[in-house]
Amino acid sequence: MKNEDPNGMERPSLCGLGRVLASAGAAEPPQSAPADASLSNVLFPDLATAFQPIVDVTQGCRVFAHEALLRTRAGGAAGAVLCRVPGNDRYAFDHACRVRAIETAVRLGLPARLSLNVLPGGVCAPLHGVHGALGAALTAGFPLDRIIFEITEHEQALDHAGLLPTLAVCRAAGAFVALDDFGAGYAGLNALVEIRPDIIKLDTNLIREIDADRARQAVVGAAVQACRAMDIFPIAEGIETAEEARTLRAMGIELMQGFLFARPALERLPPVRTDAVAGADRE
Ligand SMILES: [Ca+2]
Repeated sequence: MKNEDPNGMERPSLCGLGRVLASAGAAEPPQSAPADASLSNVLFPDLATAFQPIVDVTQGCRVFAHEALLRTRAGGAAGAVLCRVPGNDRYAFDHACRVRAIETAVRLGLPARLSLNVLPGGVCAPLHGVHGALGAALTAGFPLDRIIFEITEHEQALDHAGLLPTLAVCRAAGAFVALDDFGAGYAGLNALVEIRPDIIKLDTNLIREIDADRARQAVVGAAVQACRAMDIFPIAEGIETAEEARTLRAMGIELMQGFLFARPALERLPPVRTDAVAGADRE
């Protein structure tokens, strides 16, 4: 990606955050809710933060961002542990995971952006939503203009209009908004036009074997065109083969994520296979 700043937006400095929040109508600067001790003590011994790079194939697979992923200590999916979280604690737990990811990123000296997943219903939560994550980043000393929030709709119908003021504060603080799992289930065109994200992440199911699937090429091609028209940066995720990557590059996609480049690594930044896609620096 040639432009360091998705959307080319001017971002205020960190010291301007208080002013931004005040002008956006936020009464208090963002605060990070302390993670619920009992919750974290029970669950965190089983869980860890993994990081997976998102690379820019036009820049020799330079790391554009790392997505923070929740994993078990054994490296497996965290679903079995997550289902033990009581419903009332889901947003607090989700917040605690982001705080942990931010603190780990600072400890590791994460050099690029940090991409954080947010449960859709918790985006606007006063302490456990994105404001809380911005507060945690300020406390930890992680630059707000290197944070991306990945929001997906899942099965839940998002109140797009209700999200906008919160997302406006995020952007004014310098952070970026990504629409996650685009093209899967409910994460679709409505959210694209209402939320106007800085970034969309094209769902793995659209990417799988796209080199041999004209229907997937047609859908992804249309999404890329829409992104161009709206100054949105597309990221293709779930890339496993060089053929998939070359096809996506030929369609104009520069930012990619997947096992082809690097698998997620627990509590460390994995090396990137910079030779994964020969010739991918050209469209
Ligand atoms: Ca994600």
